[in-house]
Amino acid sequence: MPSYKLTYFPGRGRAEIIRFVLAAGNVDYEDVRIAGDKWKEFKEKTPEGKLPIFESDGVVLSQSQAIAAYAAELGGLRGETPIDRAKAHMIVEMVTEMFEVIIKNHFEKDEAKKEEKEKEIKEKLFPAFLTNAEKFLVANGGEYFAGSKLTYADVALFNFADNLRLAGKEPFGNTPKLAALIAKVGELPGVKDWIAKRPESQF
Ligand SMILES: N[C@@H](CCC(=O)N[C@@H](CS)C(=O)NCC(=O)O)C(=O)O
Repeated sequence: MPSYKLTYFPGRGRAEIIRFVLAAGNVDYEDVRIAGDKWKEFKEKTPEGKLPIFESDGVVLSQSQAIAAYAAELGGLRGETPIDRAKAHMIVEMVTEMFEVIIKNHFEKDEAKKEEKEKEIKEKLFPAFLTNAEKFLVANGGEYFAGSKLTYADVALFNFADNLRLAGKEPFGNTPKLAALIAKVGELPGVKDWIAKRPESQF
């Protein structure tokens, strides 16, 4: 039986997509969280001095999106054909890009810059993301982003929506296909179970 261990800080952050992909694919793993002072010492032991890392039978991987893709392979969610896998990767990159713009601005210290970017996100970047994501979903038949089965692209959208929901935002009212997909992923037993048992955290 292979052994898997995911290590991150005590939060959702860049690890939650991996946790959701493993949950959706019913893959067992150890969920390790490094808190406070322990990080300084542990940092030395990581490939890039950053988290998350994922250990697969002793092999250590870093970079959250690469780990999410590997987690998807483990759970049968990577996509069935080369073009499905390419489409899934494309959507994951698209979601991650949007997510990172929002997170970066959340931590912006310059109030004027923050306000300006907030406006750009609200009026331009996020509406474009929604339109494009809905368009990709419709172009693939409207059920899933890649092929005719769930992939980690669908889970990536769900993770993004989950973070928005926890921040009090539910912006998928005008994109019915995205809204239906998010609801469908949220009904997966592994995903429901993870949401019910995961530790609470601000981020
Ligand atoms: N591109 C990397 C970024 C990893 C990253 O920046 N991790 C942050 C936490 S979200 C970290 O480890 N920060 C602690 C540090 O740099 O000491 C990924 O997606 O995994």
